[in-house]
Amino acid sequence: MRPDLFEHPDYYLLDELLTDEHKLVRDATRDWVKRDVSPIIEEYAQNAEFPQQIVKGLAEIGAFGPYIPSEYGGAGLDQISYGLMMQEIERGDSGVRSTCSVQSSLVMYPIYAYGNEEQRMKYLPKLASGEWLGSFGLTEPNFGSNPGGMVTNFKDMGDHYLLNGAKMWISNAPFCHVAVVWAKNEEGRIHGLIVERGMEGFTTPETHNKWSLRASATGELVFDNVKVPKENLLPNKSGLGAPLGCLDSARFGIAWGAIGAAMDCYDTALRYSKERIQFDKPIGAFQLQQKKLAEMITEITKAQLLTFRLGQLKNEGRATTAQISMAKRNNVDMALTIARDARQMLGGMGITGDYPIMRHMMNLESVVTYEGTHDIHLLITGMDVTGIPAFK
Ligand code: TGC
Ligand code: FAD
Repeated sequence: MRPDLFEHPDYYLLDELLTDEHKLVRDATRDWVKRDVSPIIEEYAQNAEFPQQIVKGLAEIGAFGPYIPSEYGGAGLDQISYGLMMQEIERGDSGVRSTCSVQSSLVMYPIYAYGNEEQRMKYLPKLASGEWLGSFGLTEPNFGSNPGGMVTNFKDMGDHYLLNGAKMWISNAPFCHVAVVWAKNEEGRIHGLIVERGMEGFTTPETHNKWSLRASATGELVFDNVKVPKENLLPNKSGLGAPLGCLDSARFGIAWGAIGAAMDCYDTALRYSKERIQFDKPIGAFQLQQKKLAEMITEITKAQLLTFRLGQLKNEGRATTAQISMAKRNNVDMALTIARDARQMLGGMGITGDYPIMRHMMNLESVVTYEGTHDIHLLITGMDVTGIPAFK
């Protein structure tokens, strides 16, 4: 890939609303991405390989548990800092952001929010330092958008639980040290269990042949009579609302992350439009190309404003599931549209790995599906404004 010359667009001077800490976190993350991600990511994506060597750096910049209190190893930052970090990391690659979203919001968050003090002390510092990586098992082969139907289950055997079932499409599964797994007890109530690699009957086969998120490892979590110690059950919340509560946090990060991918596509296309000469002019001089760029910067700016306000609400504990859902849906769709337009602006060069656009575009095809599909988020908004759920 070419040198990373990224400059971020700030059309409405949003930087003026950020604190010094926000800017410090964002700029440090950007510098790290330019140094440690941009030069290698294309090769890892082409080879469908997760770049293990960046785990230490992610931990050092605080990307594992940015908003988890420092007493548990987290960075103790606010939600806007968390969002800016996800924006910068996804500017590098959605798969790398995915690893951080899972680790922070889907593994550390439930242990922090629903776990007891022993569980927090046992797992969170190791996850924050990157010594351990985690995965989150909600989706099953027959229950994706409708996780409430899950069939993975556990039985109380007196001194332990016996876990059976399978989860599918699980980010980080192939190499995770721990998995937060959602399963039904004998009464059909959903609980979270912490399953550790090495427990007999627990396997994590990798999912191959992905055209998307190729630098992120995806796999299954398979439980064949796994004996889970009783102390590994998350005691402080049960029911479908428990895993959905984690999704609120991860979806918030994705809403910011998608802006990063969009900004990278826009920045690349803008630069290219000034350099590429056709009919004796830079292509940026043609109205059709200017229309694309003008629409891109308009949509990026709207997404930045939406997300900044959402961050303020989240800091105040007032962001609703529906507000987060709207931002995830809007921003990922916006990023995907921009990636497709930017790809066209680069002509044939747009399909090569010399530029990041095609990789972003293919990654975003997963992002628009995971953490609730585009359609499901539309229905969440529909339910919020009408009061009528249209899922079933
Ligand atoms: P529904 O009856 O609406 O709700 C069941 C209970 O949950 C409560 N609830 C929430 N609680 C906390 N936070 C939320 N966001 C919540 N949403 C709902 C709700 O109040 C209710 O509580 P109670 O006490 O009344 O029981 O549930 P439903 O079965 O009708 O489903 C609703 C629907 C479709 C919106 C939900 O199932 C959904 O969001 N489906 C999408 C599934 C999804 O997003 N899966 C993501 C899997 S993880 C993933 O993709 C990781 S990718 C990671 C990466 O690499 O970045
Ligand atoms: P389905 O639910 O089968 O949906 C198929 C289509 O039907 C979609 O277009 C959907 O919008 C539509 N549809 C479904 N229900 C309705 C309805 N009621 N009304 C209208 N349309 C509907 N899951 C995890 O638990 N942990 C992870 O770490 C994780 N990582 C992932 C990584 C990747 C790369 C991918 C691709 C997925 C990951 N997922 C993970 C799973 C992801 O959350 C699911 O793919 C997603 O929730 C959709 O489920 P599904 O694929 O089964 O699609």
